[in-house]
Amino acid sequence: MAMTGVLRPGHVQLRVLDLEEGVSFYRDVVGLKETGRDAQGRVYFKAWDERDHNSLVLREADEAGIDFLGFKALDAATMDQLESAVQAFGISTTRMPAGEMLGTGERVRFTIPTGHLIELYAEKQDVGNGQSYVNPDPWVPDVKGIAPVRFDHCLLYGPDIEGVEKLFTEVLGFSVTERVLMEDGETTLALFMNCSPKAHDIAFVRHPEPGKLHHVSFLLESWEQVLRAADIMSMNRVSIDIGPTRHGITRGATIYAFDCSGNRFETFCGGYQTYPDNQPITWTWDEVGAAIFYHDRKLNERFLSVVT
Ligand code: M3P
Ligand code: FE
Repeated sequence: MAMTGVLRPGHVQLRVLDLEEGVSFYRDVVGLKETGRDAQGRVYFKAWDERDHNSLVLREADEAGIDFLGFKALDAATMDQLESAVQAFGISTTRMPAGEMLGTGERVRFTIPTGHLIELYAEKQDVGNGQSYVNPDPWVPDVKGIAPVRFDHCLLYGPDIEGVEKLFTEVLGFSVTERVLMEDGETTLALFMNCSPKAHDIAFVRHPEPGKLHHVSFLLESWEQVLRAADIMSMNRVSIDIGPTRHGITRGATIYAFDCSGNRFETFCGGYQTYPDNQPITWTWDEVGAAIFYHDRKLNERFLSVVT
């Protein structure tokens, strides 16, 4: 495989208002596997088909939201090169020692122009997906709840969209896959970028307040699984924001809902695959409704304004 550089969004640390309530929610309703707890009291999870030790970390705090999003780099040399490039771009970096997060090697962290804390790391302990690397079965029987296959992407809200576009495309090796324009026909309202063949690995929406989280997204394998996720949400009285429906952007079939602390999360399937020679897609302001919710063709005010 020809993938180099940044491989994927690998971990996200979220703040929850009540840790044990958050643990029950992500374990029993979302259906992630708990993989450990650390001396700081943080709780670690992975989706069943991920092999790395963790992809979601919960920390108890007085306010919901995102602490940081980490991207896995190909190897330590790649991480070092990317760190130098981020510094040359004019952003200072710091290092977190190996082991500061369970099962995770050294991390490089820096604040991006939208105010979010982003990390790069190269090492995370392979704990497997519950199947052997030799003659595996296709899935594991002991899953609970919605049981997504992986953590897929985040949508972040913050002010300097031009700055993050420059940083991610010129320094971190991402490509723009889709863009939504504002009423003036020029300014970017929303930006979707990938570092892989996925339709997006990270997305940003312009917003006056820095460092905000719109949603953390988890991948399901079929539309039937998306419908089943909505059933599980209703059974558990989870607050659904919208869906099941489809995005025009990326073509994913989706549900947005809120966790017990008000952090929005998405469970979705589909979206197209990309190659590096794909041209980006542009959505104009007059079609922004269909871009975001293809069936309703209109925006729901809560979807654009509620962030943590
Ligand atoms: C997604 C997705 C917005 C569109 C969001 C799209 C907020 O979350 O996964 O494709 O404009
Ligand atoms: Fe999404």
